[in-house]
Amino acid sequence: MNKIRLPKKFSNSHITFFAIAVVLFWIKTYAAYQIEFNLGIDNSLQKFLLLINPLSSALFFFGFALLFKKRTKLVMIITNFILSFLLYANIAYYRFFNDFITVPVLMQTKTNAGQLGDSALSLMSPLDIFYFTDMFILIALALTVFKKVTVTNRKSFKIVLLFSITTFLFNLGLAEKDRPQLLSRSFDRNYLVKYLGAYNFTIYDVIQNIKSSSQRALADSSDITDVENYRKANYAAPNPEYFGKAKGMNVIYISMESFQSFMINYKMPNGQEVTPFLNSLTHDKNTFYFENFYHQTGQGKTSDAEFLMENSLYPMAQGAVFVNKAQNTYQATPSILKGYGYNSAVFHGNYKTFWNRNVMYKALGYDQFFDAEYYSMSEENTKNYGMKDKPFFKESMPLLTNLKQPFYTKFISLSNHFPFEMDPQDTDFPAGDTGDTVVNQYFQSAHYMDQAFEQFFNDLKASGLYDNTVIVMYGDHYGISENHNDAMAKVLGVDEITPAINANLQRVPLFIHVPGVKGGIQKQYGGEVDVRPTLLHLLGIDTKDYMEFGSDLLSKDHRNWALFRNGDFVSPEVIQVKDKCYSTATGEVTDKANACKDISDKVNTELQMSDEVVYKDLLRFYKPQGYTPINPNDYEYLGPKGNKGTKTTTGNN
Ligand code: GP9
Ligand code: MN
Repeated sequence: MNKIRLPKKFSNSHITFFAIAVVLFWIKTYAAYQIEFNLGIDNSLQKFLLLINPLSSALFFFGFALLFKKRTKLVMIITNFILSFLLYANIAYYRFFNDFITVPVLMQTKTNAGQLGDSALSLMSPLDIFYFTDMFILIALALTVFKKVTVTNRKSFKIVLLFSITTFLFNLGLAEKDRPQLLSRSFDRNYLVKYLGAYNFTIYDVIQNIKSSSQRALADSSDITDVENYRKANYAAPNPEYFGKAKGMNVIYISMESFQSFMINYKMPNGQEVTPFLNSLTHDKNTFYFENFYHQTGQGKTSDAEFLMENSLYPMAQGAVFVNKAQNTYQATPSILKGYGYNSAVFHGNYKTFWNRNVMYKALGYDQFFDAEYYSMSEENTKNYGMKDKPFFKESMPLLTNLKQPFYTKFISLSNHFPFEMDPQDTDFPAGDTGDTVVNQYFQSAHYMDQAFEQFFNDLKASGLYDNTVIVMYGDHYGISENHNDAMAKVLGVDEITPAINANLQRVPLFIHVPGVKGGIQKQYGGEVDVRPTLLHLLGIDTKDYMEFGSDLLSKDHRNWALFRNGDFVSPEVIQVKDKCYSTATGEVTDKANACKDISDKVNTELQMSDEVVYKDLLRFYKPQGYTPINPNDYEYLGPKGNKGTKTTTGNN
């Protein structure tokens, strides 16, 4: 390094050091955009914006270092480290979640700390050091060629700052031209990063979060009126054929980890079915199988699915509602059923703090929470986040049969979780042959999960519970992200995964087993938000007074579409992805833009209404008829040694 010599007039200036820092950082960030993120660039303006957006950030942040008279180079290196770290954190996060880090996500990381284990490591590679090379180059230059440089010039700072602000405004102006209301209508983080860059996105996100906490403080009881009117206008009345058909029965929910519908009836090249048990349920006489059912989760993944299913509200656009809004008032299914004499419990082979569950379940009104502490978490029984599904369901049986009936329970499975790796002794099922390890392993872990469900069903039958229990099984969210599209094209036997195919890959299975009721394959479109009214109506509880956004899947008035948290949607006729309208039948862009516009308006209003409720905590101002509010402080989950369940009884029989 000592051998590098710059002509004196260059090396003698902080501006040269600054310019090197900016250029290296610009190149690196642009390379990261190209290599790591799939931002959906579809015109040359967007290409241009992607190219210039790291520049405005680099000028701005490094420009601040010029304010420092003495340790200018050091400040620039520290700035580089902070920004590089932010970029790399986003890269690792994106590899798994296909999304960017937000402030609430950082708060989740604190909640979930130490438990990310295998998943986090599998997202990193030694080559990632590339994302810090500019910092090392700057350190080397600072210690050699620029060692003696001490002069700084305040004037240069002002010019640079002015230049960076101009670049940013130019950037924003062009972005707004291509995408009006970019900052106000930000359902999709990809858009913000694509137009304004990863660093500006973070600043935007911080401001958004400050805004969100003040929203609650500023809301008052009059804010609920609009939502109430919207809700009344969109209520789908129960179908008399099914209303109350499961009255008084027990309820078991099963969250099927990362399980997507394309696996149903899928056969390996040797003819073996991946999920023979679930396949058999699709034509079980007492089971409804919804084949056009979609997940609607955001960054909160499993916990978002839980939130949707039990509150019939949408999760947050950013972050997990379980983590960020656990202090809100809710009127969730366990608390409603308490008024009908039900006892409620969750079973999950992971520790209770994950996704802030131990706090949120109190707000939902769960009497008991059987978490990892109740299971034998031996080396042999656990993988990745916790209990493997087979020992999990086995060990849950005595806990379940001991519950007072009628019960309302939820089982959250875990084995079929990214990166879908199995211990060799747990599988003899063939891996896929797609050239993509994650996708290949998905078949094996899904097969294992299917066997675990069969074992659980057999145990339920043997215990006598099966004939008096409604069983709702749902895939919580996708397991295979868009990063694996090449392999998925092979799995589905198509040339490429088009936007319409990708939207349909968000299908997750929904099964509802109702003893004594004739089921069958259901074609209507719906999503996780629709399950609560469907279930409550089966139990004979009319939902018209509840502030919820779902529509009973079995109602004759059921609306026939499902929205995604980013504002896209699917319906039998049209699919909308990123403002483009596709025909559901052909998957091609369609000229039926009016059909899209019609549903799109409804989708936007619905998300906006639900966000009002969640962000402003509006349920604190609303009491459904006949509902007795619960107090989260009445609940405590003390673990197997001290758990007495609910501290006091708040039921209203
Ligand atoms: C962890 C489990 C998995 O307890 O719910 O979480 P996910 O990563 O799928 O949200
Ligand atoms: Mn999950």
